[in-house]
Formats: sequence, structure tokens, C-alpha cells
Amino acid sequence: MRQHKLALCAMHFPQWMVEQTQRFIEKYRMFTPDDRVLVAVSGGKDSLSLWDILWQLGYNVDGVYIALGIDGGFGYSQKSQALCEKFADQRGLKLMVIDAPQQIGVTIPELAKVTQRGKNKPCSVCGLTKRHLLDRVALERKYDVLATGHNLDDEAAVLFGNTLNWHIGYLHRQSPVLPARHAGLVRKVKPLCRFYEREMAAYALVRGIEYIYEECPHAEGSTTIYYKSLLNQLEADRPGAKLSFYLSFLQAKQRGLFAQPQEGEEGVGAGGERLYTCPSCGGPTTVEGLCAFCRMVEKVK
Ligand code: Q46
Ligand code: ZN
Repeated sequence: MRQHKLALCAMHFPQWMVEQTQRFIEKYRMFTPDDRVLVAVSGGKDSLSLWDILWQLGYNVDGVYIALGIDGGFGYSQKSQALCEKFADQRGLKLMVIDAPQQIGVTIPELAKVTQRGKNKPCSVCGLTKRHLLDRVALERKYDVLATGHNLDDEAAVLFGNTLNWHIGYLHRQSPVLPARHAGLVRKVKPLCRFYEREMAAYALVRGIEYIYEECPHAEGSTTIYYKSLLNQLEADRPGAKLSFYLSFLQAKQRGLFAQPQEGEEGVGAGGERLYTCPSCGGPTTVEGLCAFCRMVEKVK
């Protein structure tokens, strides 16, 4: 690991990853051993490794998989669900499977067509659906916190995009911990946000975690992938560039850059706007009436 000037063997590397994760959980005050943690798993290396790490650390942690009904010619959703189930079975862990098409009435690609949102790419409706279903399952089943497997490469790419466009609201909100700003939202944390994608792949390999190698077929050509490749070029010339880009941002934020006085308080959105409550699902919405998810479901009906 050039950025840390550190070389570890196959025995000490996973131990180091587990210890580091515990450090980050404490440093950012993500959760405590008393909390009920729900990990959102996709079948990929990051989320399954996160579950593995939290399980080894002895946290009270269950998993949730959102079945999206995406095929891509190779049974993407089916395959990733099977890997999550296998992972949970091998360790005796509890996995909940939420069937998105069952909840909405159509698969994610069909939903994109019906609603005409993102005609070519279902990612915006997919993201909206996943966020909604994850908040709902976490709240209904009384979890204290929802953990996701976002790694440093993911966070640096999002930060890069937000900085290129100076999305102040998003910049202010991007953080290893996202407090619940509304009764319809659960607290969210990203314990892997300081690990490089390479480190996560190495961890999964060394621990023998079986994960889905293929990306979602709809991820191809996304701006995030483009930003990641740009940042990889930078990292190749300057080892540690991604980490310092992200950490310097967190420090700058702590010092008050992007501060918006009201943001973060309950009932106030990312841009400081008021949050209303959706009369149908009880989730948050920035305009009065149905939330974006419920409006989308109405359209399907
Ligand atoms: S799963 Fe969904 Fe992603 Fe696939 S359709 Fe797009 S948003 S790429 S993380
Ligand atoms: Zn709603």
C-alpha cells in the first residue's frame, strides 16, 4: 500500500483492515456495540466484505438485499442474490431479501420505461427505489443505523463530481455519517470510506469471499466510472492523491467550509430547505404532497 508506505502479508492484511474499520467507526462515531446495524449488501466485494468485517468485530449486524430484477443477459440480480444468501448461510447470519418488483409491481428496467425517467438508463429510478426501500426496511424493523459499502474510490469520485459542479448542498452533505434528518429516514454510515477499492478487492480475495465480479449491466458508461478512471490516472502518478483529496475535504468541512446553519437539523434538507412528510409512506419530501417514490409508484398504477 504505497499511500501508507506499508506492506502486509496475507495473514496480517485482513487483521489490519478489521482494526482500521473499528478505528473509523469510533473516529466518526458511527455506532456502538449496543446498536442494531443493518448492512445493505449487493453481492459485490465491498458490501460483503463490510458485513464480514462487522461480523468479525462482533457487532449486532444483519444484512438486507434489494432484489431489483435486473438480468443483463447473465442473471445479474439472481446471481448476486444467490451469493449474498450463500455468504449469510456460511456464517449463520440473517439476510433479508426485499423484492423490489413485488413492492412496485414492475422490474427496475420496466419502471424506467413506464415513468420515462432516464429513458436509456434506469439508474435514477433504481437509486430512488433502493434508497426508499432501505430506509423503510431499516425503520420498520427498528435498526439504529444502515451501513453501506462505499469505498474511498466511490467517495472520491462523488466528491470530484460535486466539486466540478460546485454542488454546495451535496458537498455539505457528503460525509462518512449521515444523520437522520427526518422521522422517515434512518441514520446512514460508510465504514469503508477510507479504504481504496484495491484494498477491498484484496480483502475479499484473502478472506475467500465469493462475490459477483460483473458490474450491473447499466453501470457501463456512467459518469462515476469516468471520474474514477481520471482519479486513477492521478493516483498512478501521485500515490495517496485520492486519500488526501477525500480527507482534506473532510477536514475543510470540519473547519466550516460549506457550512449552512440550519442543515443537519431534523426537518431540514440538504440545501437547508424544509422537509415535509409524504402522506402515503411517511417519508421525507421537499415539496408538499406525495414523495418522489410514491409519485413514481402512482404512475405505474
Ligand atoms: S444497480 Fe441500479 Fe446501479 Fe444498476 S441500475 Fe444503475 S443504479 S448501475 S449502483
Ligand atoms: Zn411516499
